[in-house]
Amino acid sequence: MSRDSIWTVETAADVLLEAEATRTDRHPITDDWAALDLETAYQVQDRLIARKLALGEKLVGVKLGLTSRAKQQRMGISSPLTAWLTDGMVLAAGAPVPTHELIHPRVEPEIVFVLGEKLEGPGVTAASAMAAVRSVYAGVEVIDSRYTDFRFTLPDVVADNASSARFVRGEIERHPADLDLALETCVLSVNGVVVDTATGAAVQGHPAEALALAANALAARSLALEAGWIVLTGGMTDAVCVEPGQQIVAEFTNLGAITIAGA
Ligand code: OOG
Ligand code: MG
Repeated sequence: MSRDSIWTVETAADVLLEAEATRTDRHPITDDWAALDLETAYQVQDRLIARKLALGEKLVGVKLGLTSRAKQQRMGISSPLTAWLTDGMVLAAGAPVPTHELIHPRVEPEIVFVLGEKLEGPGVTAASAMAAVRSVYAGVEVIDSRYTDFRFTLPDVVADNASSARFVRGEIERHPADLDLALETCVLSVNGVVVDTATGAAVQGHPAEALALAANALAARSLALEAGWIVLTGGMTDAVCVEPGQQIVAEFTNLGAITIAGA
């Protein structure tokens, strides 16, 4: 497909699902469909998830992307985005990353919330967002862009459900009032060598700001965050490639450590 006129929300969702299913990376959709704007890209994202839900996956929450400077600089995109999480993306803590099921996976440490209450914008602040949080966890997201070399524009990555593939939630549950998340540190290491560190402040100044941003962004599309949902607040550091035989550890100050092995 190369002419603008044959592209629709439906065909864009199809090519991205096909790329995922066949583990074949492709060029950005905007190379062919230059008119793909952000609003339409979110429609593609919604359609793609609707297909997964129709096949039996369940919606379990929301992720934010590009909320830290490290991520924004690496991907060359300065605006945060949201995408969907399903139960098909859940990777048990300690389970290896199934690299044979993925194209070119990378992992990134994130702070994860589970909501105790529905959170609905507009007008959500960091404080009102935090009041809806039941628990805080360490997390690691496994991203796997369907685009070659993770090269994309903002509408491309939004349409691709923000490169989502798998995610791990740590096993230690903490109450938000017991932690200063701006100061919560993650030390990221690969095969025992520290490659990066960041604190929660890397994520929009505080991960609660990212949560508020998600609630307000969803409200603009008449959507809300539901009680019980998981929210990934966005990579704190640049992502690192995961290959078979590698061991990646994200060690947090109070939230525990998550070990990811490439299989
Ligand atoms: C886009 C997804 C970004 C994050 O946490 O920033 C993301 C990408 O980097 O491929 O998940
Ligand atoms: Mg992420």
